[in-house]
Amino acid sequence: MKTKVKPHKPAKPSNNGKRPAGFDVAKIRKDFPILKEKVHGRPLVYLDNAATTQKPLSVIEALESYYRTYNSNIHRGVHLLSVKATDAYEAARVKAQKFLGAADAREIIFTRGATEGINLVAQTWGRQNVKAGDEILVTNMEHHSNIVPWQMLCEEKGATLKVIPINDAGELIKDEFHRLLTPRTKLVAVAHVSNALGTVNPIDKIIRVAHEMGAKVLVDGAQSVPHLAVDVQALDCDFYVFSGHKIYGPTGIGILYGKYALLDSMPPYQGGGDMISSVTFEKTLYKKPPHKFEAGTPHIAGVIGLGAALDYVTQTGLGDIAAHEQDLLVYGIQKLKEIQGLQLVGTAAHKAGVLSFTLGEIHPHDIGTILDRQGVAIRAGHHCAQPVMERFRIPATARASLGLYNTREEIDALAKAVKKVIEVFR
Ligand code: C6P
Repeated sequence: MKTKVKPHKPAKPSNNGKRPAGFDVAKIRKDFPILKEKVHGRPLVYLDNAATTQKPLSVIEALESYYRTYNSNIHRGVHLLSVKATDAYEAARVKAQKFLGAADAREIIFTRGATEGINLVAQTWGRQNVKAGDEILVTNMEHHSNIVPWQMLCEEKGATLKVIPINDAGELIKDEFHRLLTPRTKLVAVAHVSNALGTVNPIDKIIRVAHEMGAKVLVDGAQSVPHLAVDVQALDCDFYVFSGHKIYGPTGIGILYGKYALLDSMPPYQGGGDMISSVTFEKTLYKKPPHKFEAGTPHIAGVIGLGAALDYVTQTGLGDIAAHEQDLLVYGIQKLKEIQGLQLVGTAAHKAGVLSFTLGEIHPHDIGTILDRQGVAIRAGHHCAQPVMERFRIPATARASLGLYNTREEIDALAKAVKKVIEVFR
């Protein structure tokens, strides 16, 4: 594969290397009860935030309060508890709208997570709009969730899946994107931030160029929303998806944002209760979005918990979170680079808090296991991004990923634990 290789420049913190002044990480850590836990008798160093994040007390309490005091189904009951649950559920939709900068709360659909959001678009908008001979463009760094649903659709429709290649730093090759984008391209589906490499993709430019060619754009924001501020109107993306559990919220809940006109034109995803305005055996009429896409009793507690998580992140401030994590990233790159034999995978100039690495012949699962014995939780494997691993001709990486509660001391613990791995295999 022909690639353009740029020399690696470490990611620059957005605040010129200064730690954010008002950001008190010690205070933040007190909000997360799990961080006081010990594993194997050692203090927990949790560096697996790209897999899932820990939950602040405000989220745990929001879940508990719902189940303890107003557990009820929504949109159905006339009794007080149901009204309270419905109000909290719909208030969370407005929180998500504001969080993403969407024009209208009706553009926010609750899903099970990023995966379901992408499948929803593939099975509704995709089935309606993609025909034989059309093309869907993804990138070489996509998570399987942003590959397989499009592969399935292409197979069904006789369309073609095309892949934008990446260079040795893990950045999209711009010229290749321009070459691959044609009037046949119906959709560009791209990660905002890569889970395996940390690369932040220039989605603003991708969206603009794709629109000029007449293609729609879906952005997989699973790894971006916890780390950088997103404004879907400024971006002008057609669809944006993310998962609650990666942004300090519960599992099993996520968001699909879609432009209202698009959502309104799409057929429903699943049929059932709450998505209809009337049903007879002859004909069913559907509700308008977002309810058209929320069949059955939803994950009410999850939605309420996600609302609390978005409040938490908003109150903490995404600008400060990004600056804190960039400081840790630069520090982490420096610390890991000092370790002989360690190879960083993903060295893009614009990167979020992901430190993927290999240690020569030592298998990443062994690295992960030895780190775990020292209290350091990371992920080892292909990170559900096998094509990225293939691109770098490796089976797997060890991946430390940052969250807002991590500290420089934890990076030091990571580096110390990695050195221990090398000693064990010496
Ligand atoms: N990545 C990781 O360890 P779900 O499973 O639906 O919450 O998220 C899927 C998903 C989609 N896109 C990206 C970029 C992702 O990183 C993920 C989840 C986790 O990297 C679990 S595999």
